[in-house]
Amino acid sequence: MPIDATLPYDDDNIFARILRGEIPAKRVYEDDHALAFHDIAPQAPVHVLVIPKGRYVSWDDFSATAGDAEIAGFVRAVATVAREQGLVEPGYRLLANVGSHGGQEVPHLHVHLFGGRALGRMVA
Ligand code: D5M
Repeated sequence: MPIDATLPYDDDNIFARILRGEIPAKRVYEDDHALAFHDIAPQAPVHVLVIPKGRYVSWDDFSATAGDAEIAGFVRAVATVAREQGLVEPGYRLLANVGSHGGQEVPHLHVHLFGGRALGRMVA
């Protein structure tokens, strides 16, 4: 069920629980700013979710309220995961769903990283 991305942060959302280690995830990367793990329902041979460690509902919330170091750290972490997954050549796709029209279901910012096959041209 898509969420309202303007709602306050819910500390019991599933990705907050993964961050706290309360539920398992297939983790592939972690640093001070970010955690990355395999999506539970992969849409491509590589489908990893990268999340910031801070409490941000959405990309909108993150861009408006996170500090510059946090934003830079998260962006670099996403790129590092892509590199470590061997996706830079021949390439990959990043996606962040925001709010109900964006189809966002989990109310903790996450960037989808897709790769491992030709993904085609995305039209929306
Ligand atoms: O995408 C939310 C994504 O989160 C969706 O692709 C499934 C994934 N998901 C949901 N629960 C889990 C757990 N427990 N582990 C890994 N992946 C999970 P959205 O952009 O919000 O539509």
